[in-house]
Amino acid sequence: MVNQTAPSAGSGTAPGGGAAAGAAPAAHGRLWRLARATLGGNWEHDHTVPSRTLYPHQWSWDSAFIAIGWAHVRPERAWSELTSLFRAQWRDGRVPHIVFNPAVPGGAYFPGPGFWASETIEGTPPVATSGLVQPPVHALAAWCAYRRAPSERARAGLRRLYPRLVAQQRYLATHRDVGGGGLASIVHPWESGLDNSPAWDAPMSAVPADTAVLRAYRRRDTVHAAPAHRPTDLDYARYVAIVTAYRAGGYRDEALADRHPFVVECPLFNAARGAAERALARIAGEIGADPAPHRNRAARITEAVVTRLYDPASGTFHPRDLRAGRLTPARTVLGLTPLILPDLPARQVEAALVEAGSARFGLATRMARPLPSHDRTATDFEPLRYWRGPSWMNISWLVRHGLLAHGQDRLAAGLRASMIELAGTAGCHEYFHPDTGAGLGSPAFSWTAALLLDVLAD
Ligand code: 2M8
Repeated sequence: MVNQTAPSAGSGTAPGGGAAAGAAPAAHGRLWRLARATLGGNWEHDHTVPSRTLYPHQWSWDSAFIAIGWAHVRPERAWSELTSLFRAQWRDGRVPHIVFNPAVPGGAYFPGPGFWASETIEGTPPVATSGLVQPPVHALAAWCAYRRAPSERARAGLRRLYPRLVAQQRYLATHRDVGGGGLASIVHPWESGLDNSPAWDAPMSAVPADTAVLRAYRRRDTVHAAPAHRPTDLDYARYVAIVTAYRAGGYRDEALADRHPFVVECPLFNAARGAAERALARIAGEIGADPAPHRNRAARITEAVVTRLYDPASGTFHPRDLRAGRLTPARTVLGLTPLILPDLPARQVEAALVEAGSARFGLATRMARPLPSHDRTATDFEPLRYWRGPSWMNISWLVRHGLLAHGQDRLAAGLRASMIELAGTAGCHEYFHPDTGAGLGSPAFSWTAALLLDVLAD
């Protein structure tokens, strides 16, 4: 049964009948309406923009999180969201991280369609896209959307998406297994979704770049958000250099290890692949396909994540820099994300819980502060700068999902309450100050709204 209305003030329950947590029930009703209105304001024909000002096109993993939210209030939009994204899938199976809306002026976002030049590449869709990907959280999102609002129409949506989701996974398992150990590599920090995370500082420092390159372009992000809250010009010079190298090779993935400046195995990206295979097994069962190959792949991915990315010395997961041949040293929130793998061995689950509960991340049944994106105790922790400290709703949602998968209901409840509290106080911001809870970035951000609906309803 789909709940299309706000939880009633004073009813004491959130949509779906669960006990209210965090803010008072009346506040939940207000938040529900705010989240629904935020999503509605960002809806654009067949997809939802992450933000009208900062990100006026369609983004890949945003659409996945957004679909989870739409399933609560307008389920048909959840399927439209995912369908429009996968319509832009390349023939090799990659799902581009940006699908450009031709109605939006070229200069509204940098780097725009002209920079990516996807139309010059064979096997690309008629619509302009980027050439990178993002974490494959889409199968998980499709499954969550279906579970939230099952119907014949939703099953038809699953059936339509299934071969495309399988092709997405196949692309990552084949073209992107640069290291040969069963993990997919990302070839740009943008592919991680955590663009300027300290996790990428070591591999990024080896990318030659000069900020003079930015004279040829105009950053648009700093027009809409405070420069001190965004990546630096040097970061952007390197972002441009890495795309330029990938584009020069026609976005092909052969021999990346020898010729590409950034090749890294990311814990979140690969944990998302494993969770996607789990979700695909469930989807396959629902539409009469064979779940067994998905379960096998999920098990192999989990094993590879543990073997290649877990560091017994630090007791957490780190990205592996293939060019340098070592794990990157920073302890970021990426280290907690393999919890979304339900078959993560007990030893690593225990280690991730210790890391999560430490002063670095502060996870608790009654959380004093929001979950940060980087180690609070690190000298390079920056509470205002994008993915270098602020709290993000999608990462909290994923970690909460992982806690529930491992029976950590009380910790999950603490995290849920902190998520509701953040949006309740600041609104549907893009990210939040990890100490004060102040809203940062875009003030009307879609995945914050979507995932808020999901946790309110839970
Ligand atoms: C941010 O990334 C884009 C580049 O893809 C940007 O900064 O312009 C990240 O937060 C990313 O995770 C997100 O998908 C995107 C749109 O919300 O914005």
